[in-house]
Amino acid sequence: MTVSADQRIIGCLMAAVGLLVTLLCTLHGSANSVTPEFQCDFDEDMDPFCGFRQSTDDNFNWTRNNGSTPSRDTGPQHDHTTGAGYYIFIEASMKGPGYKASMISPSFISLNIPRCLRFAYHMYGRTVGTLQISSQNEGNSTRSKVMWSLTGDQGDQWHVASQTVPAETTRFVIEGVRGSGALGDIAVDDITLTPGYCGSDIRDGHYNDQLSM
Ligand SMILES: [Ca+2]
Ligand SMILES: [Ca+2]
Repeated sequence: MTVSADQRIIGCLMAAVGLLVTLLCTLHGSANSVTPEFQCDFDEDMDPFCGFRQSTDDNFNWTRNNGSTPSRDTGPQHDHTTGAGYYIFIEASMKGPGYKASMISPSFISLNIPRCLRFAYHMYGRTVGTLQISSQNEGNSTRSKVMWSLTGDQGDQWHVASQTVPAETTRFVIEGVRGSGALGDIAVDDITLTPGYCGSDIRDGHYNDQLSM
């Protein structure tokens, strides 16, 4: 049996369409499940801070903890990842108002596209201060811009925030500022950084359009 030229062309076209469909499906699939280039749940004893380091240009340090914080009526009862793991927090007791603790992320290669930073935060207590995240470009060391900031009691629960990080960012800083009193523990857990814009910058279900760089 001979195959006509028409049949051969149709066969080729169908193969090409099949290939295109496979390619599109692959691209679509990977776009929906981009692997984070960085993730930290603070649960690994071998690498408890995932390369974050404590700033010395502040007043105190972030603490890694599991279970509840030492003080009542402030701080989480458990971590965000599994409920049995670790998180980091600032302990507000025995500190002065406005005292700061900063954690500096590992350095990242500057991409030509933004990244999406996601993290869980817990800000519970009558005198909770401020949690803020800044971006830095180490090629321009004076440049540190606040990308995200939240002040005050957010209730006794974990919230998830996401924030698009400008392309030129090479590292970010998590800063906790102690409020007016001892009921001001602030905790952070489950940090991920993924190439590309955040689908929507959501904070507590509200769109967050603080990106200003
Ligand atoms: Ca955790
Ligand atoms: Ca410090």
